[in-house]
Amino acid sequence: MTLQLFGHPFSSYTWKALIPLYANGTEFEFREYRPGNPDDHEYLRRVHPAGKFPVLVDGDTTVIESTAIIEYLAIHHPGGAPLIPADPDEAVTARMLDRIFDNYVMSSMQRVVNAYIQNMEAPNPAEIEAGKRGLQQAYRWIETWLGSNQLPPHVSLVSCAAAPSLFYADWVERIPGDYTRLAALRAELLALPAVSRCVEDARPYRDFFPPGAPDRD
Ligand SMILES: N[C@@H](CCC(=O)N[C@@H](CS)C(=O)NCC(=O)O)C(=O)O
Repeated sequence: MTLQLFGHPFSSYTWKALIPLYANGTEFEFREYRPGNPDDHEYLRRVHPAGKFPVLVDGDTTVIESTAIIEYLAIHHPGGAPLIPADPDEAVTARMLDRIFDNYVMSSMQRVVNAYIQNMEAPNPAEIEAGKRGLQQAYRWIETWLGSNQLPPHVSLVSCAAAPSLFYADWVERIPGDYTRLAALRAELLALPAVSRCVEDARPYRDFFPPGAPDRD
């Protein structure tokens, strides 16, 4: 039975689940979330405690949470992309970085986006400030970490978490010019075929980015 991924092409966490599928050429069917559709809303409320996507369905198995989806794909639908490093210590590092990108890059970016979703005309300046400060702190930590450590080879769990979070975070708070390692990582990730496919498929939705999308990738 064909795998199904439920998500939306503009959603950062959907990219995180699409990247490993594309990188491994895994056959799957994309089920696109329709905002405001009561059936989709009811489905998500049923399968996820917070009604969030992506959701992966493989026969009788439903997997939620993007990191768990990648772990599941690495076990049940492996391919050429080394999603989880074989070496246990390298796997710990990959999982640590996955948490850094989700909890401090993606979440800080989403904090700014959510301030606009809550009030497009007058977003809460304290929320915007807190989100941007979170991004600056995360950028500094990653830039320093990259100075004395090596990332697992692409396409890994880290690539899957880093690509969408850095893509959208840079729109909200630009990576400072002197953070050359972090800027190079973002460019390197966007050049991966699996990631550039996500960027292209999301391009038609850019006008919907709540704080306003800049005129660049
Ligand atoms: N921790 C979740 C986060 C998923 C998430 O935040 N998804 C967003 C889309 S990028 C979502 O479902 N938003 C709709 C909502 O919150 O109602 C994961 O890793 O899958």
